[in-house]
Amino acid sequence: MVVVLQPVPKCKTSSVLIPVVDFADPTSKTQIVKAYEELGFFKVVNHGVRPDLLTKMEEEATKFFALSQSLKDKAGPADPFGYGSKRIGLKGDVGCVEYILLNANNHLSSTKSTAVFRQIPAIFREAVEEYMEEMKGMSSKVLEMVEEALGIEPKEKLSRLVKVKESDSCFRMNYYKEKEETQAKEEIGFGEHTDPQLISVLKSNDTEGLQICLKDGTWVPVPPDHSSFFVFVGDTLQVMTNGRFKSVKHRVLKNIKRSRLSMIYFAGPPLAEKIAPLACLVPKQEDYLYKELTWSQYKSYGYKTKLGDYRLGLFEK
Ligand code: GA4
Repeated sequence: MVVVLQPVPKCKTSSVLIPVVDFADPTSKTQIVKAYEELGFFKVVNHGVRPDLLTKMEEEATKFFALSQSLKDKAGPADPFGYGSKRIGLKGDVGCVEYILLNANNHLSSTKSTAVFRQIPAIFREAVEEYMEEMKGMSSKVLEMVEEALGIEPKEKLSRLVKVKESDSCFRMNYYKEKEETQAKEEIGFGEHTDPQLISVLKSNDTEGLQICLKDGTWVPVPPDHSSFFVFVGDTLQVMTNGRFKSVKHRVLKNIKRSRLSMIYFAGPPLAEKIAPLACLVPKQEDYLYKELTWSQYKSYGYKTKLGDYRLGLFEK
């Protein structure tokens, strides 16, 4: 199969060109493939998510993070799900961030059982549920476009993994409170890492802080864009494309005058799903870069690692 790559429209930042994909453009699927091969992420415009839902999510999340510490703590601690402050994961990582982490796996209905869901007002709960459905739709749309562009056969479908009710996705709202004068100049909000899942869909307010790491190791800022989404390749998609797409290392620095609010949907496969390179993307047996593991095995291993650790080694042959 021959894939014809179209030129990717890009917007200029200080030192890197961020690929921009317009969902209304019929060539968007080839643009996504090119962006994922070059950088591991892209920005989406014309995404079709209702602006009033985005506004409601932002307003309600801002109200939540403005509550007193004792009220917020009632929705925590994050274990890993729930309200968390500073501590990230289970292995001692810290960042200048507060967050809400929710399991989006409806099948286990664990979202509704977290303390957060009991603590937040109904209007916020309903918005979160609707937003997670939208993000599930956007993730499967991106993966469908990848399937079409790469000629992935129906039995190997990627998008199925995030569409099914068992898909193990999660949703995070991060709040980086504006800097106080006494703080050091540049602080880590959320330390460098790659996301373990298939893809991650990020939306932020207009505050800077997000950076991505290029293949040569340089960190470059991603200019915030309040009206767009950013879609990252995660480790699982790197494995399934046999390394053709690379999961992008990113971090958030808190060297800012304004608070940053971001919302990220991590689209993951079902826990029992076997993750390995897709046969149609690997010409010869000896070309397989990764062995097979279930998502559950990779996820459990992830919780034994530090945020910045290189986790993909577990898959390497
Ligand atoms: C990184 C991506 C997502 O935010 C996340 C994170 C998870 C957590 O905060 O509980 C992890 C991290 C993330 C990877 C390694 C482990 C687990 C913190 C950590 C140190 C929710 C996820 O799925 O993996």
